[in-house]
Amino acid sequence: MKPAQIPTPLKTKPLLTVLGGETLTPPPIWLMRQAGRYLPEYRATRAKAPDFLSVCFNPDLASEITLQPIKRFGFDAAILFSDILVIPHALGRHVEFREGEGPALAPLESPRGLAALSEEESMVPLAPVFETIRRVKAALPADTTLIGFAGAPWTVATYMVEGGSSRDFSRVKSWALGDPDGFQVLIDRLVDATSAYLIRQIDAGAEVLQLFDSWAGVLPAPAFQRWCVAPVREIVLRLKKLRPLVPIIGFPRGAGLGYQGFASATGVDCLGLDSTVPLHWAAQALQPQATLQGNLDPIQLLAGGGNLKTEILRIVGALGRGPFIFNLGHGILPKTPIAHVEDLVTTVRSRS
Ligand code: 1CP
Repeated sequence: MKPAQIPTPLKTKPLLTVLGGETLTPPPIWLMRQAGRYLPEYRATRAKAPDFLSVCFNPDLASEITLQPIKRFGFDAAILFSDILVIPHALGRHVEFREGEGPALAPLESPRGLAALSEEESMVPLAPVFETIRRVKAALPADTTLIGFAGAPWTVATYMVEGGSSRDFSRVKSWALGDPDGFQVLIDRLVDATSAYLIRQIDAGAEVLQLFDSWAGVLPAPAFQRWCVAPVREIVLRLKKLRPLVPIIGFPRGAGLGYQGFASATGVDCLGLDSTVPLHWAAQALQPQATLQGNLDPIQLLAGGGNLKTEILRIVGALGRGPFIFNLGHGILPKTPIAHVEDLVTTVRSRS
């Protein structure tokens, strides 16, 4: 755990330093989905609420959960505890999380299914999230950065149209590829709501934002440009115009060669790499344009063994000579042993 800190200027936060383009040895570290079911203290707090969305909208519980991995591991960043699906909820769609089954939404079939809500009206249900951010910000150690987030429009649309998780994305892809003008209405709505939501997260205290495009990898290249790159570019444009100093991390998971040019096309400051991205290519082709974040395979962290240390050192060796944030290539898995996370943090930090 980190020692208590005296307040320091913002620039001395390691995460903000590397997002500003500098190189740090050792690199800062945090993990996607770091607050969650692999932690016994999360399961205990989670049990105090009737369902998952009530946790997201309860600032007492959500701020406690956000801080849990910071207290246990001393990560360089806390990520707001919430979910990408609070946006469909705010837009008036039915969203629930069934125990052991994942999210269930009322499937959206056309833009006519979207309620006529003003921007202000759609932000009302999200007020508790902003309160969580204010509380976490006040409680964090001085060198720990607070990350806010949202789903990118394409990924949020997949859940809205499919009605939950999907195997083949056939409904949402049929809509996007078969009726692009109709689908654009949904994406534009998500761009508006997401931009408004993220501005409010910044004003409540979020210092960095991450846009999760978890299903960016299921589209043909031209559709990836239209439904992943263009909406993220529009959100980044709006945020940079209004709050230019807040760094943005893009995470177009599974984009493959689509990672090339993504930072310059969208304006994100940092690229979150999934675990399939080859490191030497990333160092040469991507790191000159953006800070990189990633990309240990979450199953390697779960599995542990001698290969865990080898893989950590391979990643730090390849990317640590430029601006870099150590992370996983996707969210931490619920069965991950806590000892493996402790070993990971020790290994990354002892390499200097
Ligand atoms: O009961 C429970 O505890 C539910 C499990 C859970 C948790 C802990 C869900 C349901 N969401 C979350 C929190 C969450 N989700 C965070 C919290 C902050 C942190 O990182 O610690 C974040 C950033 C998310 C983001 C999220 N939600 C994404 C993007 C990242 C990713 O993993 O790809 C996605 C796709 C979701 C949807 C979602 N919410 C929950 C589940 C189980 C899912 C995924 C369903 C699927 O696989 O399709």
